[in-house]
Amino acid sequence: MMMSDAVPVADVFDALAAAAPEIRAGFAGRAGETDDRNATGDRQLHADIHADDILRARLGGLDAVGQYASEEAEDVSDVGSGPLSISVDPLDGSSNLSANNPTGTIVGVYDAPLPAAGRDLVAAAYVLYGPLTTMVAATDDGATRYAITSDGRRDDEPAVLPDDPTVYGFGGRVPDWTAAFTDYARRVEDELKLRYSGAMVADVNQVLTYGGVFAYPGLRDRPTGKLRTQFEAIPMAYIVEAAGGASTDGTRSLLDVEPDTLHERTPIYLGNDALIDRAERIVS
Ligand code: AHM
Ligand code: MG
Repeated sequence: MMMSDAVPVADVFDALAAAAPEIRAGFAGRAGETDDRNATGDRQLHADIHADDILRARLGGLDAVGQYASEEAEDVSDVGSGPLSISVDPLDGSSNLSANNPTGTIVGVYDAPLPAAGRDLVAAAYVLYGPLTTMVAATDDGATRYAITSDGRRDDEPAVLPDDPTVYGFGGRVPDWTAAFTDYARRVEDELKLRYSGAMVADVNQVLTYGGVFAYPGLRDRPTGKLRTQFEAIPMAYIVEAAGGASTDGTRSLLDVEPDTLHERTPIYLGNDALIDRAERIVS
């Protein structure tokens, strides 16, 4: 039996799909900052807290879940005695709300205590709050895209990375990039079309739709880059690999990275095999 059949990950996907319209309905009036900062020092928005509260209640409350960890909280919470651990970036790219640009939610489901490696994942999913609310959910059996309607109905289709890449999106400021990454970027720019939203979920969703590569590289003064290993890199790598793509931190699949701490960061590259191979050759 596959791992995804042995553990009740469908309950997690159902709870996330139920949470999504509620999170989205809470955006209005919550784009402003609170007085608080999260564990990695980002100023928290009211919308970050609202999304975390909803997800903590809905996902942390499932019988199958024993641990819940959020990008918005310092420590792992023990929430029950179930076998699954959940990592959540409640509102990825939440600063986009001020400009009415997309944001997302990222969820990892592990059969091991947190912090946990990508190889401990049994499922992962993201929700994209764009013009439509969509969810891409992955298990070891593959990835599925769902359109989530306000009445909770879900239409599904397989999520498969197209063979021919079309788009790219790279984070950070060009002067902060390393010489090696700049070399990689120049080659990719010659071949593909720039699409960058400032929300990784939206940018990776475009890569899954059109083919291509998303990267947030290590920077000159911050070699691990910006994005968080547990909450962002590992779950998104699992989804892209389940959809037929590849991932790397520059030298190895992000699924082989074993975080020592909950809030550490990593360079991240996600997309078509050939573009990830090229990144490993040029930036490692
Ligand atoms: P957040 O989870 O704190 O909102 O930050 C993560 C976001 C990613 O969604 C996105 O890829 C990145 O930050 C954008 O950063 P930058 O503005 O430096 O390109
Ligand atoms: Mg994020």
